[in-house]
Amino acid sequence: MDDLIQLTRDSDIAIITINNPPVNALSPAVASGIAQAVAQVASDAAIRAAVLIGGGRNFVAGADIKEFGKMTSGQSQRGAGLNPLVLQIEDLPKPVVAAIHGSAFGGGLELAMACHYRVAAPTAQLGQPEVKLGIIPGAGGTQRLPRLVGIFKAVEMCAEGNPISAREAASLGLVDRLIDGDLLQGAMAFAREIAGKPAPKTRERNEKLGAPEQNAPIFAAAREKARTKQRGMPAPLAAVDAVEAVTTLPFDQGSQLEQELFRKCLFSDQSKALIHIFFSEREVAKIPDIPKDTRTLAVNSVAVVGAGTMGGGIAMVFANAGIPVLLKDTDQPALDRGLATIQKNYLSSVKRGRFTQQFVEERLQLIQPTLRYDDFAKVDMVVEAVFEGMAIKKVVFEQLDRVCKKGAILASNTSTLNIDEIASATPRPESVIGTHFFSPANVMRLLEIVRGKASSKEVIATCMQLSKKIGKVGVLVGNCRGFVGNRMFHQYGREAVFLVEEGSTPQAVDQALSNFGMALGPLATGDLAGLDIGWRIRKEYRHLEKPGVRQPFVNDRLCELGRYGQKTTAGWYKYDENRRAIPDPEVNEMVRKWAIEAGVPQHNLSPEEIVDRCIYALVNEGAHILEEGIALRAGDIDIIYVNGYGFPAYRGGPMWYADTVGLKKVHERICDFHRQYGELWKPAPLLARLASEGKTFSEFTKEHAVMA
Ligand code: T1G
Repeated sequence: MDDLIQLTRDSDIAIITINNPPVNALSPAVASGIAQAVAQVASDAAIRAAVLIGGGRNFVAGADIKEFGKMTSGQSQRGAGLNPLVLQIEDLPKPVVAAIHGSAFGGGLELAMACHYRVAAPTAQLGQPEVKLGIIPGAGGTQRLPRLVGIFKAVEMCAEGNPISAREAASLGLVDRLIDGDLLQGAMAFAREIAGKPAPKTRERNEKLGAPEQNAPIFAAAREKARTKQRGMPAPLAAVDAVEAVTTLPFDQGSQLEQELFRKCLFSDQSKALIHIFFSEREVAKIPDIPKDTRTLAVNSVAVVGAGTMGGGIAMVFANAGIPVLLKDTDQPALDRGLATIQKNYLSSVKRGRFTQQFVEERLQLIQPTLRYDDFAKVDMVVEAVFEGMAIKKVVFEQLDRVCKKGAILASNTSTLNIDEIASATPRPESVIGTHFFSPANVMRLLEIVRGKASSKEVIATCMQLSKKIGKVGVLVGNCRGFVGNRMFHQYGREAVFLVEEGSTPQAVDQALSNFGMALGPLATGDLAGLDIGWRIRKEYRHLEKPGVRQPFVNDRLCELGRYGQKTTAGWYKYDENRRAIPDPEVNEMVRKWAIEAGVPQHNLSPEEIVDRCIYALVNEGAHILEEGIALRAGDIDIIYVNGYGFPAYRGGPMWYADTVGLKKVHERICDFHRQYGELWKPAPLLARLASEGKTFSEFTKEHAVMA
């Protein structure tokens, strides 16, 4: 037995401990180690029962996802995977008890379900999250889970991939006993109680499978839900098919079907993209020049300047993480409006069952309003979220420097402005950083952390660590106009308006991007955010526009008519009382007239061209950003777009998508656009180089992960 698996004994009870930190992933070596231990248990007559437990903070987080890449690239053969081990445990004539703490996910839960009994710490989580990786359970999960929790719950867990608590698992019969206190002792006591008794095989339990007429509506509803909530993803539908097989096929054939569906999903582009997102989301936390042991600052109290939409949402984020927040605005009415919005948002969270009333009351206690900067004297961090103008932000930072203690972090929620210039309003630029939240801040997972040229490593390390604590995915980006997300989105939005000027309609552009998988089309997104915001920024930067370079203009014309989008019930679309978008023929007529008057050539635009122009505008700007070191990795850009801009995760983000299409093809298409539409489509040098070298953005990242 090697370090990965330990086999110990306590008189007639064997304990098999899995030690593969950090999460006990089931690599081939771990699986064969467990198999050897089980074989020893089988052959040792003195042993009457066994306990299978995980070392460290988890039971087992599933199969080793790193192995999948090797399989789909043919580097390693999967063969039957974990199934021989699962059957070996299930067929052991001596009962095996799985002792679960932390996570029992994917192959980890499948292993536990092959055991004859399961006990768990009340804080444990159990789940089949495989669909989030674009696959389905592949070690019998779709065939054993329904036998333990029933069809309805099994379909939900396998098709949606969300974990359940140990308490819920116990109420469903998936867990046989909850163990408070020492889990191993509790599991061994349980093993002693069942030692010598027959070892019930999960695959032979049919009492919870229900009748066909009961199950048919469950499968139909699950398929409908998968088609709407997981639009464009085949894995959730495959998971429903696999669970359904439990009601129509004997176990072996059901397992066979599961295998086929699993392999089909595993070798799909979607799965590769989602696995890229899984690892990229963990990679963003690693900053090459800021080692893991960099000192971090305590953040136990925060102040937020500005109680508007963003400020209020940011205050909720910190309160939800249990951090007391001072919320300041310029006058009482503004403060009252901000607090009222916060209360309204919390109320709807309770209505939707996201929070309990008690949780909300505790959170509201943590948010203290104030009109005085002087109250900030003791806070550890301030987030400024005032109007997006340089002058007012500098005034705020002068005030913060006057009142805040030494070492307090001074952060700005600016979405476009120069962090170094904001920092120049204080004598302590090393404490200044950008923390760009996305609206609604209490919902959106993304946090762009903007590194100023003087931001200290402690301040950066603290904000990266804090982002996880406040439930955000923190991505470190360099300081430039619009940072990463908005800088790319500006090009994407530009093309969307050009397409409307050249003959398409808002609904055709949005439909094409929505069919591509974007959560919302670019023009509807503009209406949601407010067209006046972009209009104000364009006016602020008009002086930077290159003469002779085409600029979109019909969006300005709409704003001149007061059509700011949802907030004025008219923008690119009209909006009814439920804020539902209604195509507006008047907009099409006005735009057509303005465009023809401006001499914009009109032509038919296919959905393919619409998608290519918008998505490749993202990719081309992303290539500039990567080459300038404003983003550390191509994967960081992908994480920003998947978590902040509704880019479909199953396409892996814009940079991964371009790699999937092939940079040579992407470059050729952009060269076409350059010839047709001019300067704005000049291919990024990095893209041109990688395309000529037959390389990918991922390969470039592996070779060059440094920040400007
Ligand atoms: N395989 C390989 N590496 C993994 C891993 C896994 N299953 N899970 C985590 N890691 C790495 C991760 O990349 C990171 O590495 C480190 O562990 C800590 O992770 C047959 C086919 C368990 C809730 O989808 O959800 O089983 O960055 O930062 O926040 O049917 O990890 O430090 O180098 O996320 O405490 C199904 C995936 C697999 C669960 C812990 N299982 N993992 O969260 O730590 S498919 C999953 C998680 C499968 C079977 C099928 C979370 C966690 P690094 P972390 P955490």
